Amino acid sequence: MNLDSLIQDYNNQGIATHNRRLDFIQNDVQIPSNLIQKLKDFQIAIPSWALGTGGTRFGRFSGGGEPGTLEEKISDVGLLHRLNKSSGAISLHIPWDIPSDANAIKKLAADHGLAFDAVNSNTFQDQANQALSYKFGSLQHTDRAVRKQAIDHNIEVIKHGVDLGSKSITVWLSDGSCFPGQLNFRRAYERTVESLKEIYAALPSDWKLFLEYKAYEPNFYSTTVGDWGQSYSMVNKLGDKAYTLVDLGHHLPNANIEQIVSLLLMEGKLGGFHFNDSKYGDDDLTAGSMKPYQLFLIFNELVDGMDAKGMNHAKDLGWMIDASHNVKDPLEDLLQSVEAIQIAYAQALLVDRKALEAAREANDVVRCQEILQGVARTDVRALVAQARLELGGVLNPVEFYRSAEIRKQLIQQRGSKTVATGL
Ligand SMILES: [Mn+2]
Repeated sequence: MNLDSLIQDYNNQGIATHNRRLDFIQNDVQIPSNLIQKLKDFQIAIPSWALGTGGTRFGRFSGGGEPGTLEEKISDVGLLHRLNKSSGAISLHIPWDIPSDANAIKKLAADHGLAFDAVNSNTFQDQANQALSYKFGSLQHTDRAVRKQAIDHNIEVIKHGVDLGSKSITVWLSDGSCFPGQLNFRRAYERTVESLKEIYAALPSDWKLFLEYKAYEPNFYSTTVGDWGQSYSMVNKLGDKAYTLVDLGHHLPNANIEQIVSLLLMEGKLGGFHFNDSKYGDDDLTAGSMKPYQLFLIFNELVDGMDAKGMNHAKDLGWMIDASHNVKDPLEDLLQSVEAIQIAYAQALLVDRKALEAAREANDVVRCQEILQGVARTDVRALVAQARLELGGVLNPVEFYRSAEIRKQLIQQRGSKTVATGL
């Protein structure tokens, strides 16, 4: 039986239960009339490096049926999108995923209903054929020739993106230092800005540059773009097309990410998101698996801040997953991440903002908490499933993926010993 009819059968079996759950929440909660449509419009890009089992610095335990080529990676994202109808974009990492024939790749992606989201450059590793080393940094490097090589790489990544119809580049730098005294902070900062300006100058007029920050790792004493303040000050020096990108795992412990998001949005400099979750550091765990309340609070600020500026939730920021780890089937993990993001978004859309604002003005702290926690404790899964159903997706993607034994089929097609390119 083909996938479409399997999905139809599966949905038919579950529809009565689904309708009962949907009725319950619709009777129980005041739901804005456009909420389902907003959920339907909201697409989350899948990173090409998350389709294989992620490695740690201690080892990597690959699963079977991992995609061995860019074509197979696109096919995997196409499958995710077929199931949840909310993964309609792929974010490529260069040089791990250089398309040999851009037009053919573009067509393949379009056949799966996929667009290309931000392309990602890589100057945190040395490649086999590379002339100069990034051991001591790339855009910050003391040697102009190394900086030039890193700048040229970023410009090449933009060109690949243009060929694919992408509209943004994400720059994440591991540049920094491991020991006190190693680096002149001011010079490293200035060199990085100078290098970024050259990359920015190569940006097409309808493109955005996202500058991602990270507190530490692989450098353990200083990171040159280490927090949102450093990214923000740099993108301000570049121009209107440069924005800060927030990766949830790139903060020091207990950082108030929702406040960072709120202020970056207010300043018009929040460009995009990398979703993941963590307990200790940059753990790259499934979105919403550790701190679902934090994810909701972040979305609460996103919805509030975007509405304040009249922004389009679906289109005006880059929404991407950046997670990759060791023990799950990567496709199941990505389905879980997308679902968690949609749940947090749906809950944020349910917040009674007038009531919240009134409680804030009255300094009614208890009422503020009741409003937010009341929403966070509401089970909105039926609303997310309804949006998926209306788009032709699957009521419960993870359950369906298992019942249809999709991984088994991928192993039959690709073999049990496959390793996807990536971390
Ligand atoms: Mn990231």
